[in-house]
Amino acid sequence: MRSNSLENSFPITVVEECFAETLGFVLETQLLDIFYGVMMHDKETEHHEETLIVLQGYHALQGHRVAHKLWNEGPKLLALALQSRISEVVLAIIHCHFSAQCLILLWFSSVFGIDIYPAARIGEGILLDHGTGMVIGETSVIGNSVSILHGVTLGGTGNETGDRQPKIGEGALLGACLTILGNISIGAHYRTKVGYNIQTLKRCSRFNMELKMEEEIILLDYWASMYGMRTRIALEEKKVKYEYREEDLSNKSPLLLQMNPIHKKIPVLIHKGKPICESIIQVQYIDELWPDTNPILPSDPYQRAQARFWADYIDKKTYVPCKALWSESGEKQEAAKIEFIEVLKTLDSELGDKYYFGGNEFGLVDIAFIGFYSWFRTYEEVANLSIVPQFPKLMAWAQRCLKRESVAKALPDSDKVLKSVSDHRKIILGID
Ligand SMILES: N[C@@H](CCC(=O)N[C@@H](CS)C(=O)NCC(=O)O)C(=O)O
Repeated sequence: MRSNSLENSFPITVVEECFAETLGFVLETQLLDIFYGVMMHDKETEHHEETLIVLQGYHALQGHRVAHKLWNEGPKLLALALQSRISEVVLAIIHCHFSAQCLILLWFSSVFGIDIYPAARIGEGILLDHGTGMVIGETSVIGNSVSILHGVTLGGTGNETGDRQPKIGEGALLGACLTILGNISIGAHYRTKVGYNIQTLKRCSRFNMELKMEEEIILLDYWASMYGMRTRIALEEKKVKYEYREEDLSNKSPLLLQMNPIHKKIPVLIHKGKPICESIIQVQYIDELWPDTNPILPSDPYQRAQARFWADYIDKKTYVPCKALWSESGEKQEAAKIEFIEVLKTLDSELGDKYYFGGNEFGLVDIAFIGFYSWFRTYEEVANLSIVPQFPKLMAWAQRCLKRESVAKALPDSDKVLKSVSDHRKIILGID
């Protein structure tokens, strides 16, 4: 501990010997980042080597790194056991190397409650300041460089299943005793030092999150429209109440024709009597009106431009082949199959191993494309096109999206789409 360099002051090789591969990996890949995070965030810590010994939040985080790796690659039961006694495990690690005085300090740290579920995904450079009384639930995601004070809870409302817990954007500061419940995102660099509750059920007006009945929002839509689904998802993400009006596309309402005289298409979002046309523009408009709840566009300008690029790609490349897949037959349908598979290949490669298209956060590109998933079964049946086995990553992504309440509510049943399209082909288009 008297060494001038951090690397030399931490006996990494001895610890590796003691705790074999898992711990060795975690220490090598994460420890310096975490330590850097503590130094950068916690300006009051003058002697940084003390951080290693006395900050219980730091200890708990290290324990979580090990538990998370075990959860993903090793025995899950051991990961859960580590979760329950996280401080004592770190105590054991440090026990091998430090003096009796340090051990006493660590013993005290072991009595504070920090419950981080091993599956929770936590970025680098995190500070759990005064780490005590924290709960971080299973599906929580915490971006890089986040600071969390004592008493913070990231949990579920109890009414949702699957992906049900908060997502914290990069660089955010979560104040003491803050409770965030439900699958809602806190924007990057959001800062508050005051504790309050953010819930998906009871919303806090200071966050501009209360249900917005007074906003007079009407959505002209058609249930099977993948474009309408985008706007429905965005409104649901923001927890905005609106009036849904189903359109008969073979007999469009005067309101639709008046509100979208250029394209005469759904969806049309009507806000305080004024129309917003084109689904991707609607999604961005909704995000701008309620930026604090589940941000849809990234805060970084470059990332935002990228998201817009891919949403635009989806719009430009899918419309023609997707329509031809269900409304044509013969050569035109065959050409559409080739074109659409190329689009899927491109999107599959852009998604890669990311959780969502934009990384950890659900965003514009996910919203732009997920509605098409409810039509895959129709494309497969009607156009004899094989999609599901060819694109396992896209399928896994779709399942992740469907765990979100907003997506699950907006997407119709695939069989219902197939039945409706098959009937339309027979009755209206005269194709068997
Ligand atoms: N680019 C538009 C596409 C909207 C669109 O194609 N809507 C279709 C329903 S899925 C429609 O209204 N069709 C009626 C028509 O073409 O007459 C958007 O993203 O909003």
